Amino acid sequence: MSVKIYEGEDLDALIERAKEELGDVEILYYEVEKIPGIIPFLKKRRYRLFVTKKEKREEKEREVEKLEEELKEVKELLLTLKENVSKLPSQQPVPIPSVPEHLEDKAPCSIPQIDEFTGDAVELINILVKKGVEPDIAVELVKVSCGLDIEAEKLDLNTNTFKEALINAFEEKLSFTGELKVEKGNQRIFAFVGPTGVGKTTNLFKLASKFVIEQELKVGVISTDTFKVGGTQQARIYASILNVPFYVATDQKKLKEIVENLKDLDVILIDTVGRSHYDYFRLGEIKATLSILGTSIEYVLLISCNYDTKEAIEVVNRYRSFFPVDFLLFTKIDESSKPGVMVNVGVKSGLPLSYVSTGQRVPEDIKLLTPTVIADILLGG
Ligand SMILES: Nc1nc2c(ncn2[C@@H]2O[C@H](COP(=O)(O)OP(=O)(O)O)[C@@H](O)[C@H]2O)c(=O)[nH]1
Ligand SMILES: [Mg+2]
Repeated sequence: MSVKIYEGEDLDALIERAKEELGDVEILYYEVEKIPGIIPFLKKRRYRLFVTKKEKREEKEREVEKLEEELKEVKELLLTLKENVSKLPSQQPVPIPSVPEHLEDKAPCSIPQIDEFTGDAVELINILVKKGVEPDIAVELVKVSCGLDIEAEKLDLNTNTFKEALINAFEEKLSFTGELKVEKGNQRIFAFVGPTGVGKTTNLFKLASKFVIEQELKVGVISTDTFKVGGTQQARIYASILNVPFYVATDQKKLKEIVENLKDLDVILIDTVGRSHYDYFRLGEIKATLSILGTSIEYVLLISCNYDTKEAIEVVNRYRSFFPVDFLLFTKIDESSKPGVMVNVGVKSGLPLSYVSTGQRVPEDIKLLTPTVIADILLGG
């Protein structure tokens, strides 16, 4: 089941919007928050509506039939391809892909160090810069896969494709956690930290679902609602939908107690709750609560791809001054035209990259970050 959340001040309008976007929907739950206005007794209401798309049986059957037909076509195509490939002479050169039309830019390049490059290397640097990679980082990345073009006496790519060049560069310049693996009986505890609204709660449950489904692990979720603002409702509903045990810790003592009682679980995911601008002031409070668990916690810092690099680095530095951050998880790549921020932050912070969240749907909108995935994101439309 996939859950989508709508937020706004008019509940009926939210329901209408959900119906328009998803068709027949089932309302799972909604929560109301009263926002104080200028006139004290005239509080505004803000709603958060949780819906899921109702899938009809016939629709599902039609989908299965369509998929079967497509599968048949693909199989036939593969057979023909196999036959054709066997007829080809060996050692066919791999063509260099042309740059997508909309990325072609004849404007002179304003990157200072670019004079030492020629041909495809220049082209690739331009693509990276357009996708938000900082110019000096783009130059360093492209250099990884360059050799000297004797005629031009400049550096050019020595790979067949842009993608290959980027994969080499990311393997050398970035570090990755890979799929988070947990051995049964060897408990790991992850705490999700980051600014309000970045996607901590939703992405925590995406990972919870991955642990349960892909690794068949016993997972529990704890929310540290130290501000007692009732911010745990959303987490509670996800936990019940995904059938994961859920606990709320309001202070250090309670947190320790809960964790001790959960020794049998393979994974504990800790969600931290905050409220807008108070976040930074209250980070110390979250730190104090989590510190009771000592070094057994791994800290995941969430960064939105909507941030520009300067903002993102500020967030990383701020959070690192409170928590020993172990790795990064990026969110909202679907809302960003500058995915290069992931590369900039990865290179500048030296922190390993884990996953990227690709949309609002829980649990499916999450992707493991690898050199190939980042190369695809940067080279894609
Ligand atoms: N478009 C988009 N929305 C996201 C993504 N990740 C989370 N969100 C939405 O961002 C909002 C805040 O997410 P939430 O998990 O509550 O953030 P938290 O305050 O950090 O816990 C919710 O409406 C989520 O559905 C993403 O990758 N893309
Ligand atoms: Mg939250």
